[in-house]
Amino acid sequence: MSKFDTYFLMKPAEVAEYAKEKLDVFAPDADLDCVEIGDGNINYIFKVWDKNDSKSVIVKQAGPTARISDAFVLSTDRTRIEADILILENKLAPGLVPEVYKYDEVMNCCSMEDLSDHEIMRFALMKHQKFPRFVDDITTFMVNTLLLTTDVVLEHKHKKELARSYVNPELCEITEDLVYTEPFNDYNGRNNVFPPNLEWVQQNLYGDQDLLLEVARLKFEFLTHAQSLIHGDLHTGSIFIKQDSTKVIDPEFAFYGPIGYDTGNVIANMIFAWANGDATISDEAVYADYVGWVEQVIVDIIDHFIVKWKIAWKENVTEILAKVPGFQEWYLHTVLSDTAAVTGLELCRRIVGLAQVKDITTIPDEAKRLRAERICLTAAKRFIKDRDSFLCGADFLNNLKQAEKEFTT
Ligand code: SR1
Ligand code: MG
Repeated sequence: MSKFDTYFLMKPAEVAEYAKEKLDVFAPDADLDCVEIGDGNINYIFKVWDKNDSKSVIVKQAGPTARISDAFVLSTDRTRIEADILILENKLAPGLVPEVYKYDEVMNCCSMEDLSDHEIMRFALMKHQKFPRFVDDITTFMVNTLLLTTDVVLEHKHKKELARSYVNPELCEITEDLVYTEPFNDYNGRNNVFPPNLEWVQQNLYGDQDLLLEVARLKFEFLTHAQSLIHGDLHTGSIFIKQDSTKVIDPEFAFYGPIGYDTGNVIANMIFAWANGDATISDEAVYADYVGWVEQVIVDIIDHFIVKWKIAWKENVTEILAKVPGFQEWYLHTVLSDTAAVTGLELCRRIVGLAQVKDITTIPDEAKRLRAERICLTAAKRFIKDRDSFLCGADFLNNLKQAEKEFTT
C-alpha cells in the first residue's frame, strides 16, 4: 500500500516523497527538496532536487480544474495526452522536447527532465535576449511534428487511431471559447480590455461584422479540420530556451487540428515580443539590434518553414493523390492562410481576452501600451480578413510594419 495509490492533489513535501518512492531518479536515502515553480494557467509544476547532488526532476500534476480558475473543469486525462505527445514528439523531432521519465495515471502526473538551465522564452524575450538557434529549431519542430502526422504521410487508419487517442474535448473547448469566440464579442463577459482601449476595441473589434464572419468560418475549421497532431498551445510560454537549445513543453492541448494553429501561435507571440521591444526600448542601437532580430525571426520562421516543408514533403509523402501535380502547392497555401488567420486570432485574444501575455500587460507607459495593442489588433484584423494573401515571411512582416505606420506620427 502506498499513499500514492489514490489520486490527490499533492503539496511540495508530498511530491518529494512521491519522487523518492515512484521515480528511478533518486537514491532511497536521498535528502530531497521540492518547490512549486509553475505560473501557467492549467497545471501544478514542481521541481524536486537532491540537496546533496545535482539530480533533479520536474513533476507536473493535473488538478480537476484549471490552476487559473475553478470555472474550468478539466479531465485529468490531459496528463496522459501530454506525456504521450512528448514521447511522440521526441521521436519526430529528437532533442526538441524534454525527456519523459514516467507517466502516472493514478496520480495524474508526468515526471520529466528538469530544464532549469533553460528559461521560459517569453521572459527571456521580455529582457530582449536573442536566440540564434530558435528559427532552425522551431521550424524543424513544426515541420516534423505537423507534416509527419498528416494523412499525406501516415497510413490513414493509423492516423485515425492517433486522432481517436488524442480527442481532447475540454482543452479544445477552452481554445474554442477563449480564442475563437470571446475576443470578438465578449460573449461570456470574461474579456479583460485595457480600460483606455475599451472604446477602440468595442468599435474596431466587437463592431466589425465582416471580421466576425471570418472568425466564425475559422472556428468551424478548428472544430472540424483533423489535419495534423498539433501541439495546440505553441506560444513562447510553452518554449524553454537557452543559446544553444530549444525545448517545446506543455502539449496538453494537443489534438488533431489545423496545422496553422501551431504556426500562427508562434508568429503571433513573436509579434508580442516585437511590440514589447518597440514600446520599451529607448536606446536606438539596442532597439535596432533587438527589434531588427525579432523582425528577421518572423520572416525566417515562415520562409524556413516553407523550405523545410517542401523537402520533408518530397521525402515522406505516401498518399498517392498528394503526389498529383499542384496538390502540394495548394496544401501549403492553405497552411499559410491558416497561419495568417491564427496569427490574427492569437493577437486579438491575448490582448482583449481572459488569458493575456506579459509582453503587453507589463508595458509601463500607458500611451505606449495603448499604441502596442492597437498595432497588434490592426495587424490582426488583416491577418484574419486577408489571410489568403500571406505567401512568404515578408508578407507577414509587412502587415505588422503597415500597422505600425498607421500608429506612428
Ligand atoms: C484557462 S487556460 C488559458 C490559456 O492558458 C493556456 O496556456 C492556453 O493558452 C489557454 O488558452
Ligand atoms: Mg501551458
